[in-house]
Amino acid sequence: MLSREIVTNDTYLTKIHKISSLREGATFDVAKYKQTKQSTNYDATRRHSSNAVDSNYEQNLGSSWDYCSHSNVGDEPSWWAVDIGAIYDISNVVIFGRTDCCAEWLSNFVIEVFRPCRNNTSWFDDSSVTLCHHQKEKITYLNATCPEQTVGKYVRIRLEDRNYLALCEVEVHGTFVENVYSGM
Ligand SMILES: [Ca+2]
Repeated sequence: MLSREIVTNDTYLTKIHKISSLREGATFDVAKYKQTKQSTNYDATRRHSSNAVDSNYEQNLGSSWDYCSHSNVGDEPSWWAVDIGAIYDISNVVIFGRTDCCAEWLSNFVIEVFRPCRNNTSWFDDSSVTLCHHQKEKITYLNATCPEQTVGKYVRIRLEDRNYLALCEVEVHGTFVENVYSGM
């Protein structure tokens, strides 16, 4: 009886240790429901940039539902971006693209992280930029690991070719660093 209790307690302690270890190194998706933008809107009433952080992971953009962002082909290469609300040290960015067609559109793109130099109103000007990842091959799912010290407030996914950009869900994983400078 005694030995059984000891085994049970050891197992319990092992579980606690594992949970603590996970928490120490854990990062969280800090993009969910945050403010987003995209270079152009494909549709005036649907497929807005916010669909890529709406917590719905449906990747069939051709369905009757409205769970993916979709840009048009503009004068500049298409991009999508999220303001994660504070300065975070970003570990990885996870992208779920559309699976019903057109995977070739989601290729040759960069994931960039912008850290504002001051309390700017523009997301990308007056910011230092760090390249998290360059993706050459087409993907429908990507978990991109950023280099160490990828720190910032805005995360942008930008095609290098002029094409449509459709994103069904984007996660940005990171740990909080600081709030943005709010002085004049
Ligand atoms: Ca979505």
